[in-house]
Amino acid sequence: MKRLPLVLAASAFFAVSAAQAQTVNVICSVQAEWCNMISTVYARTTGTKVNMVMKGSGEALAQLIAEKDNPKTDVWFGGTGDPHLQLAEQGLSQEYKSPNLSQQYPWAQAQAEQSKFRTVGIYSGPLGFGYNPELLAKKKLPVPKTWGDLLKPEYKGDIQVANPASSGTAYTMVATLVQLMGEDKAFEYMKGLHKNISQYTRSGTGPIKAVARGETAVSISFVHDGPGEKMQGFPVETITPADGTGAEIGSMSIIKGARNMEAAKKFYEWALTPAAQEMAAAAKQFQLPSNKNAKVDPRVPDFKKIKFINYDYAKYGASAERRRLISRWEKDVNSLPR
Ligand code: S7P
Repeated sequence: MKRLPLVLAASAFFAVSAAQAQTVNVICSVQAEWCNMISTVYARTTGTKVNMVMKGSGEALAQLIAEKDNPKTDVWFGGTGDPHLQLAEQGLSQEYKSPNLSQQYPWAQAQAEQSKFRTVGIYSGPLGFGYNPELLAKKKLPVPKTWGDLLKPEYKGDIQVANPASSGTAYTMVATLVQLMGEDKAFEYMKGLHKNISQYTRSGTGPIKAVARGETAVSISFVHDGPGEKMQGFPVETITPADGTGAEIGSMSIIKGARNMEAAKKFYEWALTPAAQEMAAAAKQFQLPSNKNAKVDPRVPDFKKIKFINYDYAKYGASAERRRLISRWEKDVNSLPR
């Protein structure tokens, strides 16, 4: 008899907790260690259940389009900005003006404005080359310094990049080259590059991992993915092309019709804070955080030392332009023998 009130109190407590416990379904498009860290820390500190799946940007976009009539995802965290802009353009992400927006760098705010507040920049990172210095030395190959260098016959079979049809990273390369060289010259360039490519991988991070493990000498990759591989003891260095390069604006979107809209907004707000963004470096990921107050790890590439093109995110983030460039790449480049 005496125990009854306690039991009642306990069940009342659990009933309230269960009612209050929120769930958020997240597609995470950064590397696994970072995804796992934010999922664990957010769940522990807020009591929210985080269901997280990991997918590269291109694959995440395909999934979100496929589930548009019955969204199973609440937030899409990370991944290159172009597919986030395409999701926005198709009306599949939720308009949301974050109170934290003014704390973000202008490039992150511009991404939000451009999408009519349906996405926001959360990090940025330059495109460049990864290389394995040990393998280059063994093969007596120099470190490539420009886009032009990658066409040299001595690199035949020694370069990997992802397939732009499945990878936001590789699409960033196509868009960068088109802006740097003009479209026809860029396609001539990519035809030449094709002869030296050993493999077009599905995911954008595959090629630098292959470099690190000595499977290929050179990759076209985001250079912030290099230091994490190096920290695991692999021989890998990065360089950005001296003739100019582009950068991604890694982004985050809330999905239109999200089942857990309130939980989605809370997670989104948290992801824009300095504390959440500093977890990237703790998880060995070295993109530049979007929040101006987040600490910048010394291994983050120094943007001041890189020659950037004036990347037109609006033009190259548009669905029609992406479709057109990718189908031209399939027809003019990928169909050619190597
Ligand atoms: O976390 C590393 C990173 O390079 O991967 C993201 C992205 O998922 C790459 O997607 P793809 O496989 O479609 O290329 C980048 O946003 C990020 O910097």
